[in-house]
Amino acid sequence: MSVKGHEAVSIDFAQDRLLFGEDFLGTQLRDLWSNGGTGGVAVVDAQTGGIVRVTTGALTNNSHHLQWGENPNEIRSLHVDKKVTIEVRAKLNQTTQIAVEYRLRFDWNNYIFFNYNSLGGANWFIRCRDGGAGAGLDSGIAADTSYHIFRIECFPPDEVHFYIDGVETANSPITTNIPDDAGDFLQPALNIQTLTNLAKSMDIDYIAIRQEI
Ligand SMILES: [Ca+2]
Repeated sequence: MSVKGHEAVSIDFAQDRLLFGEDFLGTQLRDLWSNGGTGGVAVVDAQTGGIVRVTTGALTNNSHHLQWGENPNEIRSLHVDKKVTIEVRAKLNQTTQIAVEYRLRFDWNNYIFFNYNSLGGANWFIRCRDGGAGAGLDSGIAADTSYHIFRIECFPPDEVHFYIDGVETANSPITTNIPDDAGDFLQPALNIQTLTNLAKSMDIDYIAIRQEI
């Protein structure tokens, strides 16, 4: 993985940890990734650090996702019973009529995420959901169109911390409704949805993941 000055991954490497890093270099996604929905994904070459742009279709509620594996369940390899950290450096290209998620997901009832939905106010929200229970909480940080580093750290057995640009958000840590059932293996998944008849997009610079073993 290429690491340049402006995008240094703050996850350190050490023994007894699995480390995954994706910088989106080149002109296409690596095989590990899949994308789908109503829009498209473009990996932008000849740009410092490599960027993937995820774009929705141009009809209301069109969405597009980027995830490990071909389907929502294919690569679920992370579990909160050992420390899991995920970091995403990303930029929204619009903040109006848009919904975005940066998620560790088992399924739609069991996940951990940052999300921003322009219908729900100006701010990013944080959330842990287990067995369908667990509400979104206000991060206190407004969405904008600059790059930011979104970081989730899961400390077993029952704390999940959320950071934006290295600063812990409001309402962090979350200590309830953590998806910690024995079978709740989690998959990184990013999604963007347009809430109007216009295409919306986000740019992802890198995704870094650490799982202690
Ligand atoms: Ca990159």
